[in-house]
This record gives sequence, structure tokens and C-alpha cells, in this order.
Amino acid sequence: MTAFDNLDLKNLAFRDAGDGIGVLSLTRAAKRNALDAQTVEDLVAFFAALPRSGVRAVVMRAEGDHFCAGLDLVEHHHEDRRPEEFMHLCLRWHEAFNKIEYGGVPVIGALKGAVVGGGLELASAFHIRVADATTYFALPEGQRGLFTGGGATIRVADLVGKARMVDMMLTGRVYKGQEAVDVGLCQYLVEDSEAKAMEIARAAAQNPPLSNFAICSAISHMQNMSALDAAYAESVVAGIVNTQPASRERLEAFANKTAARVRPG
Ligand code: 1HE
Repeated sequence: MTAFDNLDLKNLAFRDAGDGIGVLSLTRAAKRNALDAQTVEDLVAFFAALPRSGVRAVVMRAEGDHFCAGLDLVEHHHEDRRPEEFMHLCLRWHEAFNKIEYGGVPVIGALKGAVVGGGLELASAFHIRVADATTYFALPEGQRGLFTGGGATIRVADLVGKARMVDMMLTGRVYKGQEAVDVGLCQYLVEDSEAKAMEIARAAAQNPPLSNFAICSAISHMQNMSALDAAYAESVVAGIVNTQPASRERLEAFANKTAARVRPG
């Protein structure tokens, strides 16, 4: 029995991988994991429940060869939405992605194949992105006669900078491989993105949950503040985190020379 059993997820599947690690999968591989309205509701429900679930880190992966093809274009076409309907849909995307970014639990993306449009908006809400040789990133909204609506103007611009994002959207430019790492779209490029994401999640889960909460919540909040307010908020967060019992044990271990030292790999 997990905290997610009663959520009735339709397009997501959760697996408890042990040691506090959860694996969340996108399961619409036949549609290249395109984000229909139901999947967005599943994401909202899952990430609303995550912070109090006891899960210490999440690996988010996908069934099939592609991580996520973005907005479900066929549903959008068939629904023939009015402007305010699509605005409200976008607000649900923001609800889901803000819960990921600000939720305080590390979410590691195991990426492959297409990570495009709204798929890149989803991935950019993760705390760490791991790519493999098949992974490619793009914002094809311009070519589809669309615009981003799931936070790319904030998160993708933050990752790659405004000029690169504008180029991606105007020209459909695709980034992959080392170049994707170099421009900031992902932090790791490996043979097996799922294995590496699991390794990262297991390492992160060793940190005290309160430290991870600050890392995976406070940094994002502070980016939204003035430098003056961020410095104030940082001192308040550090006051709480840096005096927690779990940090006292670790400091004692350092003082006793039993804790690992920081060395280059
Ligand atoms: C889809 C979608 C989708 C596939 N919505 N159904 N995103 C895009 O512009 C990317 C659109 N997708 C593609 O370019 C390709 O599908 C892929 C490169 C991702 C994969 O290609 P491929 O050859 O493996 O698959 P396929 O044959 O194109 O598609 C297989 C099925 O997935 C097919 O359905 P079927 O019922 O005919 O079998 C496709 O219709 C379906 N499928 N992608 C719906 N995106 C908040 S605003 C965000 C704005 C955006 O995200 S714009 C970017 C949209």
C-alpha cells in the first residue's frame, strides 16, 4: 500500500523501488506520451500527494521510445477549445509543473527519444535531467502554429537563455548529445539514462529529507525574489535546516573524522 494507491492514475504508473525511491512512468507510449488533459490531472494528483508520501526521491521515466511528445495535438484539435478553455488547461499544466519544481522532493528525469514542446516543459520542471544517445530536445510550437503554455518561457529560458529559446522556437532547432548538455538542457549524457537516474536518486535519498526539501524548493523560490529578500529567506531556511538533528549527527561525524571527505572523483 502506497500513498498513491487511491489516486486512480490513468496515464501514469507508480512503482516503489525500495529505499525511499519511487519510479513514476508515463504510460501512453502508443501516443508517444503526449500530454492530454487526463495526464496533466494525473500529474497534479501524484505530485500533490508526493511531499507527504515518505518517498525520498522520484525517477520519472516513460514507456516506449520517446519520453514525451508534448501537448496532445489530436485532443487539442478535436476539442476545438475556446481561448479561456485553453488558458485554464495551461493553468493545470502550471499546477502540475509547479508542484514538481517546488515540491521539495528530488525528481530526476530519465529521458530518451523526443523531449519536445510540452515534453520539454515537463522535463524542465525536474531537478535533474539525464539524457541518453537517443534523447533530443526541441520546441516545435512555432512550426505547429502554437506557443508554449506549460512554463517554457520561464523554465526553458532559464535553462538555455532567452536567445537560444527564441532560436529553438523560430527555427525548430533540435539539440541532442553533448551540445544539449553544453547549452544546459540536461546535466548528464549517458548510455542508460534510467540506470543513471536511479543512481542519482539513490544518492540524493541519502541526504536528510529536510535538506532535500530546501534544495528542491527554496532555491526555486529564491530565484523569484529580489536578491535582498532571497538573502533574508536563505538565512531563515538555513536557520531551520542547518540546526536539524540529522545535520548535528553528520557534523559530529565530521568532527570525529569518521565522515567522508570531499575529494575529486
Ligand atoms: C501524438 C503526438 C502529440 C505523437 N499529440 N498525438 N508536439 C509535437 O509537435 C511533436 C509531435 N510528435 C512527433 O513529432 C512525433 O510523433 C514523434 C517524433 C514524437 C514520434 O514519431 P513517431 O514516428 O515515432 O510516431 P508517430 O507516427 O508520429 O505517432 C505515433 C502515434 O502517436 C500517432 O497516433 P496514432 O493513433 O495515429 O497511432 C500520433 O498521432 C501520436 N502522437 N505525438 C497527439 N503530440 C501547453 S502548450 C504545449 C505546446 C506543445 O507541446 S507543441 C509541441 C507538440
